[in-house]
Amino acid sequence: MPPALDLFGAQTGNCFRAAIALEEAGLAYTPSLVDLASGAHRGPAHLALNPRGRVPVLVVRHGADQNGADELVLTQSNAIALWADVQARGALLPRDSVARAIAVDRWLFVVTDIIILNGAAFRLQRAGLPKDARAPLEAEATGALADFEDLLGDRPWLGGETFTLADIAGYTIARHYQAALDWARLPRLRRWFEAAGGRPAVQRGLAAFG
Ligand SMILES: N[C@@H](CCC(=O)N[C@@H](CS)C(=O)NCC(=O)O)C(=O)O
Repeated sequence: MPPALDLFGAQTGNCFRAAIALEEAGLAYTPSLVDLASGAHRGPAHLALNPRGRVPVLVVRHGADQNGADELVLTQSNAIALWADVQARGALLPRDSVARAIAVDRWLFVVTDIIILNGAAFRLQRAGLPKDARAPLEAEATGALADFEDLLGDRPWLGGETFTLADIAGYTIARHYQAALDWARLPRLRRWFEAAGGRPAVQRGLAAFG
């Protein structure tokens, strides 16, 4: 019996990433909306799953009754995405070692050089700092996204010929910065962005939390 999967999240890029990965991997899961506006992520039920009070959270329940036995709790969107790839036997990363290394390189570029900047900018905003204070972070993030233009070249996806975790991470953050990108000067990025956004699994993931 496959494990029962519960994905707790909201309409945010990190949560979309986790949902899209599960969808692309063909894994059945139950999404549950955590109402960030009312502070549900800081309530006891959610803190019991993730003491940091963040979303997404994936709860994987194995065992005959799927009722708490052998429970696995993942609290990082990219860990959830990687777990989904393993469950789907490499559906989201190439098996060939060179192609896989390139896809992982692109994936981590997105995570460590772009998404992290967005997270830092959000924290500055929450701390009440003016827009000017976070502008350099936003500029660095959109500049790195524009670098996809060269990374893509004539290939369909960020890692090469197949859609991978790099595209899931890249699409969710590009979508966040959609209004800030100079699309007229980024035709390859636009072609990639439209192709990723047109995938049925991506659309289902974006709709997971309502
Ligand atoms: N590194 C984490 C970041 C998770 C995160 O920051 N989630 C945000 C929503 S996108 C959150 O829970 N924010 C609520 C808060 O900070 O109070 C991941 O990739 O999943």
